[in-house]
Amino acid sequence: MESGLIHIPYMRPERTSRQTFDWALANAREADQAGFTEFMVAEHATQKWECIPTPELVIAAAAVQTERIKFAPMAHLLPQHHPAQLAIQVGWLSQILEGRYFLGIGAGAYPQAAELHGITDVSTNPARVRESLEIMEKIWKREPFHYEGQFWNAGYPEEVDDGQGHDDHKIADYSPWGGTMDIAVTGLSVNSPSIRFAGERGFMPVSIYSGSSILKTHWETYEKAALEHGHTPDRSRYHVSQTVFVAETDAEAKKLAMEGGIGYAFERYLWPIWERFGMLEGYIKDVGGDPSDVDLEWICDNVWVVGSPETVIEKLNKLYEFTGGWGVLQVETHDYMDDPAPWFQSLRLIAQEVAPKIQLPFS
Ligand code: FMN
Repeated sequence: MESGLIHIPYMRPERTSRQTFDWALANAREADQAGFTEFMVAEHATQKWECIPTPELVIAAAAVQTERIKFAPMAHLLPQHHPAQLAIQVGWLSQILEGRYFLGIGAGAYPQAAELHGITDVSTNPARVRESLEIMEKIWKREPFHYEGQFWNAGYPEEVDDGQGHDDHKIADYSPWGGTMDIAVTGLSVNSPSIRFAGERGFMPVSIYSGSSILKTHWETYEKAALEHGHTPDRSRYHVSQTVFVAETDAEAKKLAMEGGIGYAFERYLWPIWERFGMLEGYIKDVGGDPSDVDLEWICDNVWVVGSPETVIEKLNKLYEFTGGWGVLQVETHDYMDDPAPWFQSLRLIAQEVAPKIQLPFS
């Protein structure tokens, strides 16, 4: 299994923008040195706890402070951008990163962010994602077109050489580095339209782990759509994000998770959101529990993957057996800014002690 980070970043509301930015860069440097292969940065225009509105700024700064790790926005919310502007920005950033970039796309989770961008009917989001990507791909081809769509108009100008030997007609090339863009798509709901779209196009699927049966439906949806459209579904490209914390002993890991940034964010922010989105139901079903069982310790034992390296290997292997597994574990970052040492130690243990010992059952 490969290991990546997804930086959402679940900052305490009192953090300044500068603190948030610096914590993102510190995580990218640590992840790079620890051996993580990917660093994804979320995009949220309105959420106080998820306070990075422009992941590309973090990615550009972190890229020059790291050596190997790949970066992706996860996700650029296609309904909330003009596709021409995004195509150019993403293409240019991929060129700057010279192979250490891929594009994560999503529909957008929060209605406030949609409202900010003038979208009043979020049921149009899947159609907006498809139209946006169609325009972006046309722009990356660098051939003249004019497109009038349901949501946006765009085009690509013609490069007309006046034959005078000047260079003033030349159009800058902001197409993706290496000629193609590797694309990943987020998926959340049970019959995820996003995961189906990923399968249709042969893109990488990225799920948030919210119970084994939901994850199974994601893979089944992906596999079916991929096969129907002539793509080979490959579990090693499947990314799943989870809250993971590792320390030398189980007791230490549990204390640091519950009393540290993870517990703080779940108690004040994530637990209510997860309840609203029905994301705890899958976990409750998995252990045959009851909604009244749920408290922070229950969440620590059943939702997060917490413990010594041996315990976390055992827990992940069990989830792999149950679900068929995935190729990249995307560890969700949390705010351990006031005392980063245990968090960074956890990252090292995940990348160096845990990840190499998890194998895909069918690989
Ligand atoms: N929504 C956001 O508004 N911003 C994000 O940065 C973001 N990142 C996501 C990352 C992952 C791994 C997943 C699974 C979802 C993310 N989402 C984010 C939610 C998506 O925008 C979208 O609501 C979701 O993928 C819709 O899934 P569905 O088609 O399964 O209903």
